[in-house]
Formats: sequence, structure tokens, C-alpha cells
Amino acid sequence: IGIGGEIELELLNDEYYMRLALQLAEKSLGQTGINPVVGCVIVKDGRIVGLGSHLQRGSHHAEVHALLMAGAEAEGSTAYVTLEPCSHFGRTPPCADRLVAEKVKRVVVACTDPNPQVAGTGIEKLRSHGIQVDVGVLEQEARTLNEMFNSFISTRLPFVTMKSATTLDGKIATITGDSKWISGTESRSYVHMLRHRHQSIMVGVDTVIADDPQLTARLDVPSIQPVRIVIDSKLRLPIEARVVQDKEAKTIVFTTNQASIEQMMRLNAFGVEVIRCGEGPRVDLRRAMGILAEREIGSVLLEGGGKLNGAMLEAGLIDKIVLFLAPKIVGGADAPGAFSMDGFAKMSEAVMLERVSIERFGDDCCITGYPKRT
Ligand code: AOF
Ligand code: ZN
Repeated sequence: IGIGGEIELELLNDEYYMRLALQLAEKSLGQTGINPVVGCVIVKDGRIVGLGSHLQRGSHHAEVHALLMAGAEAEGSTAYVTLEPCSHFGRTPPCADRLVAEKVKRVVVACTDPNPQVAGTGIEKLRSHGIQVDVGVLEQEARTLNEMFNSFISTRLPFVTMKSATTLDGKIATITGDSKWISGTESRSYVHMLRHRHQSIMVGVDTVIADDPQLTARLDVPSIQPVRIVIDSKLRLPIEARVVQDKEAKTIVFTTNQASIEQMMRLNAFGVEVIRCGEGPRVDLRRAMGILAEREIGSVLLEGGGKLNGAMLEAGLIDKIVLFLAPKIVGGADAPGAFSMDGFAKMSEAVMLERVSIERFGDDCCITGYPKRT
């Protein structure tokens, strides 16, 4: 192969190993809390000598796991990392220092770390020690994988994914309130994966009253349960509700100062935490998000209903929308839609989604996009 061919071959190799690193990272989605998911593959003389993934906040970073596996083979190797190696002392020491100490020769990075404590300094540190660093291999995939972390680390508000399922005519229930089921089994099992990948699941109290949902992630394998959040301005949450009675996951209720102390104490007795957030009549949603962030909840899966979805959208608090469209029609002018809000006068005022993608789950169509910030 000529020089050009060699460069091409190296690029192919880089993508191959980076894809593997991305797969390692992806497996940890939903279990690193407010930390990113990161994968690392160490290669020497055409052989993989180390693999690593960041599995839990507070435990080893991906690079350290992979370096420990590589042992003495790390010297002179190439490390593929899905995120820029860190340069700061956090819960663990800097990965950049460790890569230098282990005499790694080249580091291939998918994307830089938006954490202001890192933000390019990890790459600089490696380069200043004579390590060749190449940045940008499968960059877009790597960034999307950590979209929640990327957003949280810069806004210090949880990343909110709104999920809903509607009929072809945009309804989330019939005129009688019946909503089981709108979407098919394939869509619903994907929702359990979405729940698993978020740190919390949020609904309005009307949804609890109407459906008595468990709000747990039910996958084929055990999963860390997201915190359940109920927005309930008047504290109407029934004591008998499953989110109060079962011990499957922690439940937090956001209410207003108008809520009765007796009802708060009744819920507390079942281990439910009640937080007063705003004078009323509505819960101050932005403040609620701020309180979740302070508690290191960096992501929320918003599962409605219509009023809460509408209020969250109006408050500009929704980062991503995942909407399942089922091929059925129920009609009814009063049947609720996915967003109940005052509504805009003109089509030109509509909230627009960007980076839209479409997937199929059985006969359902799943539309994903990101509301444009105005
Ligand atoms: C890496 N490799 O595997 C991860 C990184 O509190 P700590 O010590 O866990 O640090 C968390 C920060 O480190 C996190 O916000 C992000 O900037 C970076 N995560 N970096 O080199 C990893 N998980
Ligand atoms: Zn690190």
C-alpha cells in the first residue's frame, strides 16, 4: 500500500476501535448518574490489550479500567477513548496523567469534554508530554451518546426528554379517558429502555389518579430504578397510589405552599418526599428542575399528561421529544392531546423541532426531535 493507502487503513482501524469503545460506553447508559458514559479500547501491535467502560460515578474512569487490563502492554500502545481524558482531580485522579505515566504512545479521542473543568485541557496535557492525540473520530455519535451529560454540565438543569404516545389524530386518551393502550408492545418495551436511561420519570398528578402507574423500568434484566417525580400543586396524590405504596423506587412530589401539612405528613409516613416549590397556584417548574439538579438528578423522562407537557413546553424546559404515533383514530373534540396549552394564533408561532428522526416500532411511528430554543 502507498502512503495514501496507509492513511486510509489507519482511518478504518480508528473507526473500528472507536466503534467498539462507543459500544462499551453505551452499555453503561443509565448507570453513571450525572457522569458521562465513556468507553476505552487499548490496542498494541494489532491486538486489543485492554477494554474499559466507566460503570459508576465514583469508580474508575474508562481509561483506568482499560489500562489496568493492559498492564505492561500499555507502553507504546494506542488508546481509543470516546471522551477526552480528564485532566482534573474529581472523584478520581486525572486520566491524562495516568495515560502519560503508562507511556501510551497515541490517544484517539471521539469528542472533547464539555465539562468546564476539562474542556480541552486533557488533550493539551497529553500533547505537552509528546503523546500524539487525534480528535474527532466518530465525534457525532459520541456527542449524541452523552447528550444528557453534555446538557447538564453546561446548563446545570436536568435534561428533559418528553415521551408521549398519541393516536393518528393526536389524542392521548379517548373522550372517556381510556388510554390503554395507544402504542404497541414494541414501542412500550422501548419506553422501558428510555426509563432505564434516565435518572427520573416525571408525571402530573392527574396521570397518577387516572392510570395509577408504577413508573418503573421493566426490562428483561434488572435495572436501577429511576426516581419517580409527581407534580401535584394541591397535593391530591392518593395515598393508595402505587407510587406511594410500593417500594420499587423513591418518589418525590413537588407541590406548592398551598398544600396541606397533614397530607404532606401522611405521604412522608410512606417514605414519599414532598417539596414545596412556589406559592401557587402552579408548581414553579423551573425551580423544581433546579432542585432536582442540586440533588444530582441530571435527566428526566417526562411522561405527561397533556397539561404538564404543555406547561413544561411553555416554560422552555423540554430538551427532547420522543413521540410515538399509533395508526389509530379515536376522535372527540374533548379527548386530550399530548400538549394542552393555550395555543398559538398563527402556525408561524409553532414550536419547531430540529434534528428530527423517524423510526418504526411495529406499526407505530416514533418521531424524535429537539424543540428549537427561541
Ligand atoms: C474520563 N473518563 O471514563 C469519565 C470522565 O467525579 P469524577 O472523578 O468521576 O469525574 C467526573 C468528570 O470526569 C465528568 O464530569 C467528566 O467531565 C469526566 N468523565 N472522564 O476521562 C471517564 N467518566
Ligand atoms: Zn478520567
